Amino acid sequence: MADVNSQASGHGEPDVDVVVVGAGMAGLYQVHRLRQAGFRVQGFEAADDVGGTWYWNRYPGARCDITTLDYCYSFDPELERAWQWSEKYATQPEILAYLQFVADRYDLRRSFRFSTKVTRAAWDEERDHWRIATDQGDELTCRFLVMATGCLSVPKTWDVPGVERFQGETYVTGRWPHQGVDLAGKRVGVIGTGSSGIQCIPEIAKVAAQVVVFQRTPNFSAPAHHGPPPAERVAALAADRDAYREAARWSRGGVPIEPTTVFAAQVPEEERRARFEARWAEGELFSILNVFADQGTRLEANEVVAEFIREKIRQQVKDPEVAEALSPRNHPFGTKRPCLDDGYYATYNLPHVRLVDLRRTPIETVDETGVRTSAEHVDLDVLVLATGFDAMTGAVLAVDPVGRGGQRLSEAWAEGPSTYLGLCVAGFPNLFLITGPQSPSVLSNMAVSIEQHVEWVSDCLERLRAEGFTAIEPTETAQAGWGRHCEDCAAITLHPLADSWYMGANVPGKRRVLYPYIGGVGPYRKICDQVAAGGYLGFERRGPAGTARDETVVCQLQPDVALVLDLMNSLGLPPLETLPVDQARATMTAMNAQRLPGPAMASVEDLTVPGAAGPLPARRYEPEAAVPRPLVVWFHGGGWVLGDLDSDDLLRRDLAERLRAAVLSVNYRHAPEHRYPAAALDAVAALAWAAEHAAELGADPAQVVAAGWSAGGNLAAVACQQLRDQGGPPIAAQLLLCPVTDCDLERPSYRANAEGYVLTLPMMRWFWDLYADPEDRTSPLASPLRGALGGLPPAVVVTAQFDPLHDDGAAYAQALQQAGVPVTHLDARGHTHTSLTMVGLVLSGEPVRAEMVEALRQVLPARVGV
Ligand code: N01
Repeated sequence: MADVNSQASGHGEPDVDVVVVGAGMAGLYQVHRLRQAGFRVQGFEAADDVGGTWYWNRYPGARCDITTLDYCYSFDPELERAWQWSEKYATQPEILAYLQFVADRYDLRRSFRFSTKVTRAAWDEERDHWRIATDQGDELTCRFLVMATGCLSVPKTWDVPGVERFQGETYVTGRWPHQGVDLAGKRVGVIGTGSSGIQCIPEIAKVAAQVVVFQRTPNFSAPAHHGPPPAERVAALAADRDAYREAARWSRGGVPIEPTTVFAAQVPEEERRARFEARWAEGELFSILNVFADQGTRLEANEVVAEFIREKIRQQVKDPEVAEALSPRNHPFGTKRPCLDDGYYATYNLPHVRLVDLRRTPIETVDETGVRTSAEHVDLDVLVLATGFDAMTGAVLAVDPVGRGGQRLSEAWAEGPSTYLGLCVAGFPNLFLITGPQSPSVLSNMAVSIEQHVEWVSDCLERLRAEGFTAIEPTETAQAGWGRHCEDCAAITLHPLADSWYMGANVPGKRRVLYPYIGGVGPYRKICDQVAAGGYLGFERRGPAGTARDETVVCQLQPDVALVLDLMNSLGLPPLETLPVDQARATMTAMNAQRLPGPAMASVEDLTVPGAAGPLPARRYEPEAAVPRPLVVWFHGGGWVLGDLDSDDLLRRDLAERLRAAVLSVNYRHAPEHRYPAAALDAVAALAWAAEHAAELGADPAQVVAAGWSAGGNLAAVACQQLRDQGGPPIAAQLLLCPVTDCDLERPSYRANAEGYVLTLPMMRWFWDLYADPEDRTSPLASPLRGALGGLPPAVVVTAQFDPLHDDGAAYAQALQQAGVPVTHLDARGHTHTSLTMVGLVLSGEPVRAEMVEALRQVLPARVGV
């Protein structure tokens, strides 16, 4: 072991290879792994023994809220055999005993210096190592610094006025005295109703003479149903431990639970209730968060679960006023960490327990004898502060490492934490964060996430050593990309709606972002694995071996787009272009049948409209009772080959609703039965007819829009050109969503996105071959980019980043602009050709469609009659 009192060497090798800060679940395992790999490791721990969060949180009722069979190490089967959990959710003493057992078993204490806080860490650029100092006067150097400091280890500064004046006993749940506290016969006030408050209040009520709970925000809590470890899990583990643990590693939350695919709107009320009751009975966080697939993303779905829980609260609390005060209404369920309790709500039925609703009667001050609210003075002997933590960043910023160029981490994170994978930070070489911000951490089973990080870091250090590198650091670009991905993930959830500690909202002045990564444990692990397997994508590595720099930005697809692509890949469908046309059409029809219901319309009517060679089927959508409004004439996508009246149904409903417009969808003739120019001529005829008959269709003739997606965008663009040449009727605007505008398949986006994003280059070739002979394709009737563009209606052109047709749309937008046509070009980041059409499924498409409709609204003339 290194002599931790040695002076920093100044030259040559650092004193140790790695300093690990923290001897909780993360620090213990990190030290073990690194020692096994032959690194010289020094650990520091502020407490006088191991345990981390389980060392400090000794308040009555403290337990974990993930079943303990899952909330434990899995790296050593022998360890698992050697330790048996006695309960479903182990108590704090049992978990602490377990961590002590682990420390003994692997002889870990000898690598730690206890009762020692790291007070300074600074990167020495010349020597490629960290300089560390402690409050005990240690100074040493290390090549790598691992912060295993925990996500919830620094209690937040008391922001209750006057607390320091209180003359009775004051206890903080996260710093509970080791010798215990005798509350028997005392008048106890508890401030805070998060997990800590909800766990300790029933226990305190068992002994205290009087309990007054000061609640600012009610939280959702479900009964934990304490007891022995769940028999099913015990059996599953016994049957195949490795498979069980592996399933946890690749799950969404770190516990092997199958995520539901049922959306709330898909099932009747009776089934909703049955699903909820079944999960409520299980008494597990991830169960109750898994009633519906969309409860974390759709308010309506969330409210179904929230109201079921409020009903449960009303059933448990006798006084309806108290029940209402305990019922959360200001945040969606799951956006603050839900709690698991043991008789919490029933505690309020006890005569000596009282709830003070601080929203009605706020605390004015704590004084010498108790708490003064706007309504009363509550005399107390004991004050318990269960007011939470400076989560995720508090402990790391307490050390505030100084990186390259003398930059402090607090400066680098002034706008919120910025990391690569939640593991490393640009500008801070060789610094590793175990379960840092922007990693799954607190949204997952911490045990699984800790193991994953520790193993990734250990493997990384071994690889660096083997390959002759002494420093590693993410690139700014990779880090910015990860930050964008984290934001994209958060944006499609309900989390931003809550003032939670997940959002940093509990600490005054803290930047409001979603601190943990919400993309899921399994997907996250896959990303980290790919980063390492690819030779540390997005990292720069330096050392005697030279410099290796990789500029990759991972996860550029919108997260929900990536999920849908994964799902589609898992179906193993044959590429459409390899099927006979009939089968390809049948496949599309079958996929369409799986759709969610779209927005309700006041009316949906089937009719026929004149085409170039006879009547064409059409469908008219009216979002509300008829008033003169825009009329969107819509041409569906499908490469001139696929598609029917049903195919873009959701997109049309969405458009009708957002624009408050009538939408007339025209089912033109398709290839190969009717090859070029049948579809184009049908589009021209139908658009002309619709524009001439707009008033009869209940719309404003001055607000007719030609619109379409993909090949439908091609037809809309072509039709606008033809009507201009024919001298009318006038079209007010064109809306081209990922349009085909040219037959040249050599554009860069065709190459970059040739495979993997549903619409492929081979599929586009197939469509063109079925639609038009090569000599016809260059006609403006097939490739509108080659037509004259002056005098066309104002256009809104939407392109998607991962679309082979991206450059088609971009080129058309640019050419229109050059021809003097007003154009709004929206480029949808992280989207594919099809993802913007997946209404209700791909939520990240919603802001794009909202922007698209707003742009359209801007070019339409002022409305008549509204
Ligand atoms: O902290 P919290 P916690 N005046 O921040 C209130 C984990 N954990 O220690 O919501 C009045 O959740 C605050 O009110 P508001 C778990 O991840 C796990 O309970 O800000 N009230 C809130 O009610 C958990 O989520 C376990 O309006 C004030 C409470 O104090 C996380 O740790 C057990 C106030 C703080 O709740 C944190 O839980 C314990 C003020 N000035 C903890 N300031 C298990 O494993 C704050 N509050 C089961």
